[in-house]
Amino acid sequence: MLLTGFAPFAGEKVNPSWQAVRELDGAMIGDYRVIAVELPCEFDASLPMLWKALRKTEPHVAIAVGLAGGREGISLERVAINLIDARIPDNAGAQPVDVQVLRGGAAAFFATLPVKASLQALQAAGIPAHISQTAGTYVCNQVFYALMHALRRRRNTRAGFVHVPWLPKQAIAHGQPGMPRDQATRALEIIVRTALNTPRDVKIAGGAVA
Ligand code: PCA
Repeated sequence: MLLTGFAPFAGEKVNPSWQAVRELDGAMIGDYRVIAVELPCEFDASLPMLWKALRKTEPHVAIAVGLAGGREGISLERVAINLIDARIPDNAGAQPVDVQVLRGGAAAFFATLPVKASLQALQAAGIPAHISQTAGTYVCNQVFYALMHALRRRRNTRAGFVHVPWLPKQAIAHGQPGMPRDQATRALEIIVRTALNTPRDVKIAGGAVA
């Protein structure tokens, strides 16, 4: 299975998403070995690297992970949209505004992870989490959209996107919520296990923030 994280961006020294993901590189979850890949926080370079990783691993479960500074807890992203509207330049200095991720692609894709069952499992483990209906319009949403597009005909692959909050030190510096690295890693493991063990998502109301 494939897990991706992102390189640091916006002047930060580390990106909590890669810190959390890389801990699982090589680990067995169920019958599957985790391959962890760090994607650049660049609109142009991130997609070829994602596509290469998908070709190489042909994953059963594929989860891209990114930082959502300011959010509290784990965000289980539900919707990827075919829109880029970069608030700040990426690490290569590019700042595309109001363009499509993939020209002519569907307006949006839904994650195929069981997000509600994952929410329940995270809550049972005492990890703060919520369902999110927007992964933003920056590099994370681009990668999420391209991931779901690439796998759109692969019914047997569960895929989606998870945003993690700041690490505790960064959280203090920004005056915003944080989460310890090991808790974020544990959350990812729980989400992967839930994807492997849940053929149909549960229907429970609520649990969402925008
Ligand atoms: N977060 C940014 C891009 C990379 C990352 O970790 C985002 O939410 O788009």
